[in-house]
Amino acid sequence: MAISSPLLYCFLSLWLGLAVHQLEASHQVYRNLPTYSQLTSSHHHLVNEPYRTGYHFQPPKNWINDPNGPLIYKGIYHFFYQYNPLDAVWGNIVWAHSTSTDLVNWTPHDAAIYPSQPSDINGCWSGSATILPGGKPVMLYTGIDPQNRQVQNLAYPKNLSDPFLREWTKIPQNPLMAPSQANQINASSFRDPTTAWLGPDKKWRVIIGGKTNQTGEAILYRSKDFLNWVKAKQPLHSAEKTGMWECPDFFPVSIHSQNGLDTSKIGPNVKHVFKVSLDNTRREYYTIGTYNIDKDIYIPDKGSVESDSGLRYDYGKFYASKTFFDSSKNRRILWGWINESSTVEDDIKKGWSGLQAIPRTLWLDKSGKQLVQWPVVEIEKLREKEVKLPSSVLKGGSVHEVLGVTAAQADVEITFGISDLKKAEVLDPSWTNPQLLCSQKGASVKGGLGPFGLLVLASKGLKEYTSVFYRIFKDHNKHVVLLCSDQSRSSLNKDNDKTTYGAFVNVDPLHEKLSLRSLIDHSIVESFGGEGKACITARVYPTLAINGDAHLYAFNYGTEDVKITGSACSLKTAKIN
Ligand code: DQQ
Repeated sequence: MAISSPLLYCFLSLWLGLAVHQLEASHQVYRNLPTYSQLTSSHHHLVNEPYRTGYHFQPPKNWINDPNGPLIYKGIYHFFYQYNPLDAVWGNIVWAHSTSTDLVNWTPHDAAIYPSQPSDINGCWSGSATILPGGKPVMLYTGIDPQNRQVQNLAYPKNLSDPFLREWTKIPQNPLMAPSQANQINASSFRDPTTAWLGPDKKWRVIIGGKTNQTGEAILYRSKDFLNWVKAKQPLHSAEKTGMWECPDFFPVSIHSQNGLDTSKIGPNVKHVFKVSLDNTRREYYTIGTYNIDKDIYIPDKGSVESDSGLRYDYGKFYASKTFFDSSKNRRILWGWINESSTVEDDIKKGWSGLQAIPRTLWLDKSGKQLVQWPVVEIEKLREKEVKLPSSVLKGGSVHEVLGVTAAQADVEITFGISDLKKAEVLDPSWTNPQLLCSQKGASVKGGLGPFGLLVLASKGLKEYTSVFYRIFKDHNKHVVLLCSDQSRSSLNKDNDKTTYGAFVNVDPLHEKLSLRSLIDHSIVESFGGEGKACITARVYPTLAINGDAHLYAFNYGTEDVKITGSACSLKTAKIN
């Protein structure tokens, strides 16, 4: 609802201002939690807010970070997230809550979990949902206790007949897991419980992120009743020199099908995925491997790289991600937090910070060596005004405008056909870091095969644009495909972080089609290369290419011609809280 009464706005900002003072005086402890509607009713969509999104999840204002406890219950999707009800910077963290029937349109509810017990009085940090037998959801989450120790708590829905699960109750036994001298857990490195899974011995297992010195650890606990948890002697997994493991995720994937699996599924047709978010670098990585249930350890496949130079869900901005099993459609869905690339000062000025990526379905690639991700199919409901790009040749050195779509809010998919791969540049053996390679060979650096791709959020005359493009290299008998997202020209504002991102995409351009899909939404560009084999998300803040002044182009700055076909759709605005 858009309220435009300046008086009401003044009143609420005054009231919030006062609350901030009280808060500082009380050591960031947040009491007397106002309702969500009280907190957000002062919002009115200003014309002068070019960076707010049309279909990416965000609350009307303030700071958001990690996705928490996603689940489906009685046909309704629940999404919780780390939220600061008072400010556009991190702090006073509660679990905000929204629900949806389609993962696209969202209705806000009051905060679900907020400081109210000693075991979480200094903050309610990240956690996950587990669906207990009989379909009952419970949350395990990290609380910050009066000594600022990180402990694990349990909350459950007060009323299971409410499909919106609006009220959550904390059990008096909290915390269920806490650091101590005996268990040698570091009280400031013990957080973010995963969804629990049930072993064949009828015991529940959960992992919690931790570290010992610079060794990242997935601390394992077991329980018969979900209340009494016993720490296992060894972690489920650990890796040296990776630092603190935040938001671990551990789940099975099917070897033969794209269907998702319940988190407790084990068996011969199943591999496991292990993901962590590295506090040291603010990047994530995952490996694919085997869960040895007898030893209760996870073993990454041979050749796995245990650092953020290994496999990543997303090679741009994407952090603290979490999956859940959608039992209604048999798929596993990934949520991820997309931070800003603007300065804190700008975030405070605009009054908000942080987005969620469009939820992605994910599955194991046919090769068994990586995951594939694709935006949930429901997002296609927002498509309107599809513009077909008839098969045409994009000559070397040319730019072609895609007309007829709202370029600031669009879904574009283009396939590139290369008839002659002979002109591919030879890959230097030292070019092993795709991000570095993309920043050295940005969109304006001519090559043989490439750069070709899209110029998105581009101003007329190309003073501003974000380029998402491919380059193809020759490496002995094979070809290497590089996908880049180059933000260096994305905004005339010099203060933004404009890091160039890059990823190698495991496709063979000789035998497979080479496609690129980008979801463009005012200040975010999510790109999917190789039909979801490599994803790159960027945040950009154009000053000219905003709303109706944004344009979309296909380009080819290589010497060789490239055939293109595809389509672009305007996307309608979703109901985002
Ligand atoms: N964010 C939460 C922590 C988590 C971190 C606090 C990751 O639980 O480790 O807001 O972004």
